[in-house]
Amino acid sequence: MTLPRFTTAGVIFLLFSTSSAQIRGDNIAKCNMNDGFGKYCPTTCGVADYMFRYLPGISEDLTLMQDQLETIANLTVGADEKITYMRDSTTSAQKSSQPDPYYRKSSSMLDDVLRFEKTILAQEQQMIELQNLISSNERSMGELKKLALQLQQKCSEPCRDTVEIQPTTGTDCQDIANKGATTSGLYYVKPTNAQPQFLVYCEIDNFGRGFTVIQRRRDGSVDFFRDWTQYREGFGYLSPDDTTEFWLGNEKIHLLTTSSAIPTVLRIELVDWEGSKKYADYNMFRIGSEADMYRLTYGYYFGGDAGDAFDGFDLGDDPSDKFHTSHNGMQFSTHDKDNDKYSGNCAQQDGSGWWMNRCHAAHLNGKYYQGGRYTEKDAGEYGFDNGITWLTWHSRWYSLKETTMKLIPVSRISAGGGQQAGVKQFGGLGDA
Ligand SMILES: [Ca+2]
Repeated sequence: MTLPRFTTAGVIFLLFSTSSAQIRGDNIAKCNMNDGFGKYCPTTCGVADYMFRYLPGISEDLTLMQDQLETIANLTVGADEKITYMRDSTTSAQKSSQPDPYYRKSSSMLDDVLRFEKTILAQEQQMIELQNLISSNERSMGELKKLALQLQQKCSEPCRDTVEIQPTTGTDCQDIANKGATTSGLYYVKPTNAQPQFLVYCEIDNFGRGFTVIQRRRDGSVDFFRDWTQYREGFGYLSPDDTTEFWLGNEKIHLLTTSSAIPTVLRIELVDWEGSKKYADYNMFRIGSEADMYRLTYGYYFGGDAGDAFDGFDLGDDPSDKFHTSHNGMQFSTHDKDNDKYSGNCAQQDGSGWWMNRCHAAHLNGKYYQGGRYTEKDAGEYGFDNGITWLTWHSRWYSLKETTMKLIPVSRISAGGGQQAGVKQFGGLGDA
């Protein structure tokens, strides 16, 4: 009986190949995108998703095995009946007749019966083995089902159960700080024209200033080469302790910067690989709607020690470089939506989404280079300086280590006073 053995091997092979073919289960589509930003939900959903895709395959294989076992069992029953019949007829033949020829015939029949019985025994042994395999598979199935159920339950709970989210809510982080919140962390905000609320990381300092963080780079763990939709919705991970990288999302940044009558300041904080920190502030910072391709506008450079890279930079080749690398008034571009002023595609060649001109003097969504220094060769097929750059501080081919982009109403920016109590010792306007 090779058939069942072969089939068993086939089933085992099927199980194996099913699992290895679907090793990745990430699917954040089922998570609420607004909450799904939490660091745990996508993973949990992903695993649950994977389990659910995996289970039907196993069930099918098991059904197949059971069908085959039934077939074997039927064959065995038939054989049993045949043996009984042969044994009976042999016995009666022995009893009823003595002549030699008949007896010899009976003997040879008995031999046949013995061989037949041996075959049946072997078949039964195989059946027992198969049944054991089935029971052990069923046990694993049961465990998997239990685990899948647990994961499903966990996933259907709001993500706030696994990430610590502060209870205070407001129109932005300053509003939350005004309501008495003193801890930096994750909060829900709802700008006046926003529907529904969404999660943000609020940096609240000792002066009661609440910064709404819209971008964070710190270790290169998140890939910033994303398409239009991902930049619109946001990507990366929000964490309650500021340990992760993310882009909050153009739509949310648009809502945050256009909801209030009080002008918004964009504060940019930069850290290089030598540990130096610098900042730049832009007042009346606004991001337009998607219809206007999330256009960046600001009133004026409000100060800082990093220099005004948003105003462009003269690279030395041509004075017009400054004009062509400035950012005020630029629409947002991604590799799949080219809104730049260049005949080529800046976002494609520089591997990011950004308010590209032709192309940039400031580029905080650029490629992450460990150690900072890189060459034209590192920059890939296009060979452009695609790192995290702020050219009024560090020249080309130097990629910064950390960046933060955060918003605060202009009325609160200088409330900090001296340097001593800033959360991260960053300078502010009031620090000068
Ligand atoms: Ca172009």
